[in-house]
Amino acid sequence: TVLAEQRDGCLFLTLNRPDRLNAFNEAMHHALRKHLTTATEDSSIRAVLLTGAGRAFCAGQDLSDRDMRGGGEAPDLGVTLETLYNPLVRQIRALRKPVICAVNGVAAGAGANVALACDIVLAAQSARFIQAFSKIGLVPDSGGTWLLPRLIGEARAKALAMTGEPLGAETAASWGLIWKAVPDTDLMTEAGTLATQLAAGATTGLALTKELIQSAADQSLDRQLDAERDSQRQAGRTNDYREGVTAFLEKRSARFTGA
Ligand code: LHQ
Repeated sequence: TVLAEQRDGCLFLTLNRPDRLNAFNEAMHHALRKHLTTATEDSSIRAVLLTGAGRAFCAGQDLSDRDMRGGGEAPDLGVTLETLYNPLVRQIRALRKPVICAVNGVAAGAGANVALACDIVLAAQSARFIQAFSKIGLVPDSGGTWLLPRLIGEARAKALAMTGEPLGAETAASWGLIWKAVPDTDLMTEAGTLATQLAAGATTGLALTKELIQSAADQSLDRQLDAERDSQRQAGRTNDYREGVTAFLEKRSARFTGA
């Protein structure tokens, strides 16, 4: 359900249920979590790139797993979130390496919000982001209600969530929902280049940067200045900092090891 390939310090992950537009079932959740755990633990992996197979990125929860037409009780969705989606979003946000998402086609429901939970999101020009939840009587999950207003403001967040209207990649980029929209044919090359470039970066510095920017969302400037001081002290003790300054002075490109 998830293809994985390690190359140039980067773990390339592809959601692979194309017949169902890569909708999430339990097996895909477990596979994705397992690969992200590998990315967390394996120091030779210094960036992750997530994309989808076929014409979609991910259509959210697989609704054929949620068929209630037999008249059975609706399963407790709180349990689904607590055991599957929430740990996934937490894992992406806590991963001390850049997670790049290449949104190759439609990203709907939890599929959209898992994409947005990644650190840098590129999307094919033809891709669409759909907060599909309202169409089936649900609320945005997988961090959507937290992330959307922070990224694009309450007005746009509410309208997207309440209407379920598709948002094109170019508009998403111009609103600041994602990093950028790129021509469909360039998406994987551009995302791959970015991922391998980040994998060759100063991994500790990047991890601290991710942490700082994420924690700023609910921190005062005063506290954040303190946090920057502490993180900079830590970054300043890495070999990569020493190498970065040395390379600058020697007018050559830096060779970072991630330590
Ligand atoms: C699908 C799906 C799908 C199964 C396309 N499931 N088969 C969390 C906790 C627990 C429960 C509930 O949910 C959540 C969070 C959520 O993610 S809620 C939101 C769930 N997702 C949706 O509501 C999106 C449903 N899909 C769509 O609206 C459309 O398929 C989109 C707009 C994504 C794409 O439209 P099209 O390009 O027109 O493709 P299609 O609709 O023809 O889909 C192609 C096939 O994929 C089709 O199967 P078929 O056998 O007819 O070829 C769809 O049934 C299947 N598929 N999404 N989520």
